[in-house]
Amino acid sequence: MLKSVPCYLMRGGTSKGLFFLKEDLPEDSAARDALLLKLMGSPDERQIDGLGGAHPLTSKVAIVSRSTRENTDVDYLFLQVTVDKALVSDAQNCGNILAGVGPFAIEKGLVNVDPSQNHKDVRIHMVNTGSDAVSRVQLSNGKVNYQGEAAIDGVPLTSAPVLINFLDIAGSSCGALFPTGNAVDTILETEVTCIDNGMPVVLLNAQDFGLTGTESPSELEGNTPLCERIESIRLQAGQLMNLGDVAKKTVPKMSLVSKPSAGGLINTRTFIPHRVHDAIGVLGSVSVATACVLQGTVASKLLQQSFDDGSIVVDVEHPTGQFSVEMDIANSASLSEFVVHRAALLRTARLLMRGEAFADCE
Ligand code: NQM
Repeated sequence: MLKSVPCYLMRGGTSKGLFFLKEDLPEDSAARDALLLKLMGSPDERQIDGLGGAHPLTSKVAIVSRSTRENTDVDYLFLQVTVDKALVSDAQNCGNILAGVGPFAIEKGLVNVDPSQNHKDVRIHMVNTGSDAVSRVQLSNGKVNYQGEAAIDGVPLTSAPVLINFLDIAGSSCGALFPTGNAVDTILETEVTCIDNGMPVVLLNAQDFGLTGTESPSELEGNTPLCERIESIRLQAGQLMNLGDVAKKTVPKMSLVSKPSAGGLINTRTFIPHRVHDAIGVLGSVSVATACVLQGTVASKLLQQSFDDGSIVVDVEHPTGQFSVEMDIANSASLSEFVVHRAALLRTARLLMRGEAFADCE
């Protein structure tokens, strides 16, 4: 039977995915996931028979509905569709795809807008992690305005800005900002920092792997002994971070850190976890930026810099540029007292196509 589903294709930040209203997909999660695999064309490394772009960053799904909570407007469930395996996972959140959720919610009439205003703050409940974000979407005559001059590294053209504020993301997947209780742990004779400020990330010093940290994603992906060592550390880190067996999960992400070379605070190469990101994830960069601030982590040992309480901006370098994270911090000298009150960042998003997606279902 040929099934058709109303669907938007959107770029959110440096990722791209299919956006659906929850009510348009099967309620049963197994039936929903089977349908999404068909729509994306997975499992197949080219995703030739579907809408996926043959990379984890372009094989993503947002499912959006009116929020069931009082203080948020919409609920957003993120699903990662594995390119070459029949696997759909809700084990991680995605801050890049999140950038498309506000515009999609307005397009679909899930939130009301005042036509006299030039922006709308959409309050989003992120179902995967149970945390909230506020996304400021630009409007023109009561409709989403996608055009503008905001530039983000990793996307060639400019668009309207989408400003995102996160308020309560510490420990959202692992239960604590530093889930092992330490700023540094040793796994397989390698110093690591395990952190979750919105995304579980393990920070590693690139030098400990004989790397400069400026290698290209394809060079790193082609280095099989390196990939195997990083995966072995990841599997152990997953247990220590309260994530259980992560063999089939896309978290934790593994970020190799090194000294910056382009005016940022730190340089990164991030395994997500089996491909290397062309840039860095949104919440992934919030976690890395946070690790830069607390004294004693793998990142801050490299930087030798201390931070006063208040508002700071951390520029995280990545293979295609930089990612700026603004944070309100306090007590960065003490693991037990350190807090990040707020993290904010700039993304852009663009509606690429809307219509019906088709899948051959039983
Ligand atoms: O960390 C890729 C992306 C992401 C996730 C990944 C993301 C985030 O760039 O919030 O955005 O790390 O799997 O879309």
